[in-house]
Amino acid sequence: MKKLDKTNTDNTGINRREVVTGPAKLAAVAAVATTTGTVGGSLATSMLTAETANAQEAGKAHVGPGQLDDYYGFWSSGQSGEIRIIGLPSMRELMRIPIFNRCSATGWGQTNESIRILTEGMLPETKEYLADKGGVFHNGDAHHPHMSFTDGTYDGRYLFINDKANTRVARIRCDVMKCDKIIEVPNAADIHGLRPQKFPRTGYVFANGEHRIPIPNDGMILDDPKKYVSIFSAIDGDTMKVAWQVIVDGNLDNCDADYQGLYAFSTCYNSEEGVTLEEMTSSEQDWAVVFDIKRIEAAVKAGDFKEISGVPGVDGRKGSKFTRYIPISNSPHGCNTAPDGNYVVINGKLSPTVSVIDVRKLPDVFNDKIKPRDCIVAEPELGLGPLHTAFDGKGNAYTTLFLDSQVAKWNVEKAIEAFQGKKVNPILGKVDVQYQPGHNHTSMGETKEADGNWLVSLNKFSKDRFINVGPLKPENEQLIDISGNNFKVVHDGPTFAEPHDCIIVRADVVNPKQVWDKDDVYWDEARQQAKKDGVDLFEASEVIRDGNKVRVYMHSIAPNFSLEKFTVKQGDEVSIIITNADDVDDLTHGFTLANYGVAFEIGPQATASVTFKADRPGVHWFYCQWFCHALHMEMRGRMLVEPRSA
Ligand code: CUK
Ligand code: CUA
Repeated sequence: MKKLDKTNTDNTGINRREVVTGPAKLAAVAAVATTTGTVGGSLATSMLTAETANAQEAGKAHVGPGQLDDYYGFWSSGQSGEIRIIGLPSMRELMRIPIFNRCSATGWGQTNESIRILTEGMLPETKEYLADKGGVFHNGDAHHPHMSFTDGTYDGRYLFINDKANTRVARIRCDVMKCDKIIEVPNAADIHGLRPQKFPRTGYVFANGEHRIPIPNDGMILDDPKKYVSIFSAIDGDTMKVAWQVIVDGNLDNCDADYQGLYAFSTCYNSEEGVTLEEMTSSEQDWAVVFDIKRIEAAVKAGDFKEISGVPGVDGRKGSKFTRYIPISNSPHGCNTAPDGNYVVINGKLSPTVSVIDVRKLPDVFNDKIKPRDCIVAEPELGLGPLHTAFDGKGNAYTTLFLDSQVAKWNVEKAIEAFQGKKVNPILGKVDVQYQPGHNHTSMGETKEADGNWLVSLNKFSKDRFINVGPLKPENEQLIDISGNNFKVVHDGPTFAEPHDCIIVRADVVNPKQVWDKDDVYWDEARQQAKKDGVDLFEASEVIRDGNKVRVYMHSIAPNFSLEKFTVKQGDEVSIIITNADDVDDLTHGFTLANYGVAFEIGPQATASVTFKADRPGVHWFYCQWFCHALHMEMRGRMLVEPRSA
């Protein structure tokens, strides 16, 4: 913790803003003091030039009213548990996709459709645990959003993201920008690193179980860390089932895949396998683990595995044929494959260096022709606290330096030459960011189509960059122009807690629908039930009683719900099934049932439903909470609940 405090200027009593603007002010004062009459004019001119230059740089990132962005940014949101869609270069927030959180606006976590998604991939023991707690988790910790790949580049099908808090992996359909699958990963503890396979396609989604636990984790082994393990999982991105798992040594942190479809990589800290901070950082060396996908697949196919909780598992601990452990300085963090497909950068975190793995040497490592460490071809010293690296597709890399509050630009080939003993400096420049960056990402930077236009630095602290909003501050995502020879911060973008990571995807790759397809599988259960009830969802205004279960079918056309009122009995289990019959771009309705805590969104041509117990007698108004029409306020009706005794 001492290390962090040193760079935290607030603790030194110096205001960072004063430090940044200080020298410029001093220079201006000096200029006035040492020159005569004409000075006022030349000072004004130079200030003007600086202002014009700033305006031009900012202009590049400026997207005027009504103009469209060039890129979709998909941002994780850390402990907020959702994904956010940001337009680039404007950095405008366009949309939020609830996933692991509960959303008041869309009803995520409350609608029958979302509850099915939140629960169907849940492990039995978690279901049991949540049975008397509402049945679903309401929190998540979403770190790593990544799009599915085909042939080394984004294919616009899906996004995947991890939940570190409750050991889950989710999939988002990019055609409607809604989450459609969530699975809880068995045997693992707390999914952190996550990357889709890049080649030939996704394929697998690789997921790191960060923390070490005993298997099974049923209380038989407790304070005996030597018996804990961590688990690397390959999830089939099409079926969202765990294809296989590998037991590894140490704690798994971040991961990435190659461009050849042969290997996956994970950074590992805590080779000491300790449980306290002191134990975890006592040794000088940790490692990056390389997984041989083909060998693991062959073993699984040949039945050469042990089933753990229904999943094929192989033992990839040290000495195994499935893995190799490459020694890296203490506590490496980020793991990033370069777009040329040849190199993987392992970021040092506690070491000022990054280590560059040459993927082409890995067959020799696995065949024991060379030592694991011999696949390292460069190890440039970049500065303090290297966390993550991004690429411009022109041979350059950009590494965040957490402790230095900088991004370092460096050339991979030059770093390799320097490692071979040549007198070259691989560092091409550094830019200050405000402050303490974690991940960074370049436009299309994790694909073979990296285009070197933009870099975003996701900074953990914003301190003095914005007007004060109280003790809890936003993060600061800074947009950096890296086109041509540029390397300049051009925009500050505050965000709420706490995007760890993002991807920047060319707009033409992402083609969501304007309205839902009325036959979408998303509400298939409601459709099947309506069929059984003889109800046409698009024409529905029926109340169907089935014992103490009541199904209320409505459709909506602005500004009306098809039922002005319906009556149920206190204690009935009521399902409201609403279809938005409007077929107009941007015409979303909502359903809020006052004082029942019920609210959800119904997109154009979509069906959405909710089930609750009508245990409050009386008159309860429902209304549309999504502004849809000049008579939106009038879009309402009544639920009449007859008291039990009546
Ligand atoms: S981690 Cu947060 S800064 Cu979860 Cu990708 Cu590195
Ligand atoms: Cu429908 Cu407001």
